[in-house]
Amino acid sequence: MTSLFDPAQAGDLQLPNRVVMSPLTRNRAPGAQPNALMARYYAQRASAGLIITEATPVSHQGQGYADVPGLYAPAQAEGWRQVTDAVHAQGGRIVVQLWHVGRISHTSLQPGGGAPVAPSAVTAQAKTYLIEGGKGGFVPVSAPRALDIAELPGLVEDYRRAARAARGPAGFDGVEVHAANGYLLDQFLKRRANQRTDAYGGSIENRARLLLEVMQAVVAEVGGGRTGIRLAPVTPANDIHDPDPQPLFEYVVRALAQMGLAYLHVVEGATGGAREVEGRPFDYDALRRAYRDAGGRGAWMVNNGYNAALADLALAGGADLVAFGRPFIANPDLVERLRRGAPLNTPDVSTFYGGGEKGYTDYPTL
Ligand code: 8OZ
Repeated sequence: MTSLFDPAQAGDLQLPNRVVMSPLTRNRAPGAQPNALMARYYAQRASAGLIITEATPVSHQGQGYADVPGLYAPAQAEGWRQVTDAVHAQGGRIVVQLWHVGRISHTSLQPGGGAPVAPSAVTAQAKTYLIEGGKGGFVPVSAPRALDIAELPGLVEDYRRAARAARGPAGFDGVEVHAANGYLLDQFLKRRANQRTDAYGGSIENRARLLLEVMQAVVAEVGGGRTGIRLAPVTPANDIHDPDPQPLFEYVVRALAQMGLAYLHVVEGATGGAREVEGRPFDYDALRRAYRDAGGRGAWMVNNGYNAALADLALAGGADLVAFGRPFIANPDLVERLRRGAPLNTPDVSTFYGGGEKGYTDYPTL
């Protein structure tokens, strides 16, 4: 039987174990600049089979929260280099999660104070996190404007440029495209947010078009074996919904199967919440089979509310990797704790978003 502590291959990445550190937004990058404190935090967690960074905007327009680190300016790539060097010095592997928030933003975070962009001018019933005068808080997102079709190639280029910087000056082992949780690419995929009538709206093929163009661009830049993707078929996060997600996501994974990806990262249920969402059934085994039947060979990474017992069941049922989020916040040595069956520290929710070392780099190891 496969265990969490067996090595695994994810495309070109060789992982010493199957415990993945999930992307976790922590808002500790003032000026969107990755820094030495972040390098310490990630290096502390380098025993993970793979670290996926916190979501990282590919452009200023892709920013939607205070103090999240970007990857669109040379100084940001240099800042990330401190992080990747520190993780590598501890023997770890780290990929960057490439992010564009779309409509989940606020005019105060946008270039020139403009409206956030979205597939359609539909405001999400959702909040973003701002820091004003040193104090953080959640506020409703601003009304978005619909992207003109002529702007879409530029968006694809933003992802391509960030992917190139990731593998170049920033020193990452690969990238993960964030296509989950109600952000830009998920907004294009799902009907309620995408009301377009052009080649990027309507049919499943049209709604998946931008995502697949982004993936092709990123794969062309860094190679499929160093590219992953995160999907969340039914999460209600950020007010996202599709009435018929099963055929939509089976189409998406069949198309992804042709790209030779390192891994597919699937959030089961409501991100950071219930594994079953009322009124939104979904067959994840059928999704994995659709990917495998179409020739997809990437590692299958599952996520959401896993513990050691549930992880073993998932590995026995066909998953290859298991991502852990909150447990990694409070347990830098999570892999060792799971291996020994040791108790876990409890994370302090009040220090999840924003602040400094407290609740970030000060959790004890065994
Ligand atoms: C929590 C707070 C802010 C952002 C996601 C990037 O849900 C996020 C996020 C999570 O993917």
